[in-house]
Amino acid sequence: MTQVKQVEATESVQKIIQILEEDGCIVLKNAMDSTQLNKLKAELEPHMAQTPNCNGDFYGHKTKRIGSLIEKSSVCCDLAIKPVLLSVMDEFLLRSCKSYQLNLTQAIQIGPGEPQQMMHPDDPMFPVALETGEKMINCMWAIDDFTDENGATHLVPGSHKWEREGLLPERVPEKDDITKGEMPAGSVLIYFGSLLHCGGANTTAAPRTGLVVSYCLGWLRQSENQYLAVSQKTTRTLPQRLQELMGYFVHKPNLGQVEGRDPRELLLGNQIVNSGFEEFLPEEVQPYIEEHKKRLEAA
Ligand SMILES: O=C(O)CCC(=O)C(=O)O
Ligand SMILES: [Fe+2]
Repeated sequence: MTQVKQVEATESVQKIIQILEEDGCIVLKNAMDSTQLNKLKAELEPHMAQTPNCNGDFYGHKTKRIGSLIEKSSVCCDLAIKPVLLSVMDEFLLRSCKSYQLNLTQAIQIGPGEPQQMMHPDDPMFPVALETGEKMINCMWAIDDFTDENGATHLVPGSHKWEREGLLPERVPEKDDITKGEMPAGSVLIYFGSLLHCGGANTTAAPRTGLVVSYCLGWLRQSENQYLAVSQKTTRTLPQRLQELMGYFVHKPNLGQVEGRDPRELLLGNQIVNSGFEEFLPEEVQPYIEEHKKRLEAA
């Protein structure tokens, strides 16, 4: 059985990328410090306390999930733009888009007695085959220690390379293919959207809480609707990079504009209604434009 490889969060991006290429998953240890971890717990706790269990055969019946975490947690905001993770996303997601975005933020608390979730890849939410690479990548932050007993995410390293039949891997993993993403609290498990995985069974008396921040190609629909999940009041206070990741950007050419303008202009309070369209064109279009102009001149 291939174990999930673990490195320190300070490991070189090159090494992390190399492991991800091979296995489709990796654990970065000590990716947040104890101050962040304690604050994150305190931020999530009141929301968890008032949230009922999910009621779904996929989401679970003894599992709680909460979203809109950019609104609810300042630590989540910091984690979402952690440089090493964005470097990983640059490497894999920019193969298939001009800019990528947040796919979702979700805290998952697997309660005592929850059985193992169904094995699955996450990327069939985007029902299109793509030759160029990953459509989405997950970062699962361990808020508790993730152990074999409390429901550490199960993973099938290497399954991102398996042939697909339609949108799903053509074969079901054997027991030996499956490993557990055990990791100490404060670690982050990165796993590809195409990798087979699932929440583990929690056979302990205590819940297992993780925070998923996932990223997807910039021209796809986001799983979590950030424009409605996070108020404009909060969004205005966030760092520009995070606003962009939430979806306040234009994916070239011209995807996501408002009145022909970058949606961030709305956050900045600019008067953009009827104030003139701008065009957002990728560099590779420029030669065609030049050729067109030349033709017009010659005519
Ligand atoms: O909670 C986990 O460990 C994984 C959950 C998961 O894969 C999912 O809900 O899609
Ligand atoms: Fe999943």
